[in-house]
Amino acid sequence: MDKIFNLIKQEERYQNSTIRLIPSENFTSEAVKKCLASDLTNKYAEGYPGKRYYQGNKIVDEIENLAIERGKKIFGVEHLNVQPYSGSPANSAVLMALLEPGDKICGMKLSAGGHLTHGHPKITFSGKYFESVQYDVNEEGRINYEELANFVKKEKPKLIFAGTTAYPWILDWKKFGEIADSVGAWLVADISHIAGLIVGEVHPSPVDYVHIITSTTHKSLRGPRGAIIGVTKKGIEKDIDLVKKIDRAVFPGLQGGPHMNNIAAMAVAFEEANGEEFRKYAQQIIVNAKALAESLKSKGLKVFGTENHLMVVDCGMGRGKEVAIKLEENGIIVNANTIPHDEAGPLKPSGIRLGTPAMTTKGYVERDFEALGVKIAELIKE
Ligand code: DSN
Repeated sequence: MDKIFNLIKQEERYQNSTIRLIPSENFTSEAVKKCLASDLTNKYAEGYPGKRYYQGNKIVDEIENLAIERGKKIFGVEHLNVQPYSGSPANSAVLMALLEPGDKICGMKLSAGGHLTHGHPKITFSGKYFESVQYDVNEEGRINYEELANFVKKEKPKLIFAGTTAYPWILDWKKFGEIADSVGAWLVADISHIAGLIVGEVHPSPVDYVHIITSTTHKSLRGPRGAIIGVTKKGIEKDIDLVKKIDRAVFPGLQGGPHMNNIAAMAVAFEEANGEEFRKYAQQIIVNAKALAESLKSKGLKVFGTENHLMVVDCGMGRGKEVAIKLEENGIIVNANTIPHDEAGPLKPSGIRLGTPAMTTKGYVERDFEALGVKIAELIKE
């Protein structure tokens, strides 16, 4: 047997015998994995259902239509594109659809908990081909919406990203909406981290306040790697051609053939996320995150958060990576992360980022996270 299968077995055992606290990771269902490893990976289907550039797509069309229908229902959007290969291509497609190179965009700084594709300067597509202005968080790690409103009025960006990767607080979509509307900017909610929380009704939905939603489908939503772009009613009211612009930017603008095995897996994950069982899962993610944060705080650690699935823990100046390695040696998998206003800088961050979606899937409850907090605190202090 190819050596690769042995390595996959090893990785499976490793994932299942360690404590996984990276907030963007999760464990998908067997049904999702079955789709990913199916013959759908053999098929080319450039185009959209009913308008393909290759023959033989009758069944594939049904699959994509089902994914769209189910996704529209759980996200509450008017239109859904399920073809983006992942979150970064989804955000790139939105920029391509709505802006010209050099236009001004606004997003949260990476060091504050934003994402590379939200205008991180110089080295990224979004920061290199667009003029990027970025907002920070306060000492507590929260967005100051009043300051953001003034910043946006001064800078007048054409597009604003409201989305995060290491932000432990609830996002105020209404305020974001008012801020974007004050300058007529496009507002894109990148809900990649919190999609499962929104669908599970433990975080407010942005759907009434933004023009576009982008999201990965793994993370808290627990589906396959992949992404969606949703267009809201407000988006269509702003531009009647928005749907066409988004779809064209994804294909043929940025991508070729969609990965139909992923799209089928998304359809399955959307159905799994639609209902009481998933709502209970989302509620448990939040309860568990609070239990972990309180446990760490009770041991004297400074914790940023939490109102959602994640938190950032201050490990002391520049100690994030060293602590992440020590935790890995003890079977706890996390990632080093900057803390708000990290004086040590992004290459030697002072914190670690912890999240509860994956271990909640594995059945962990509050007492497990309380005990885990005690263990992590001991390892941080050693
Ligand atoms: N890499 C993801 C995360 O870990 O948050 C964001 O894309």
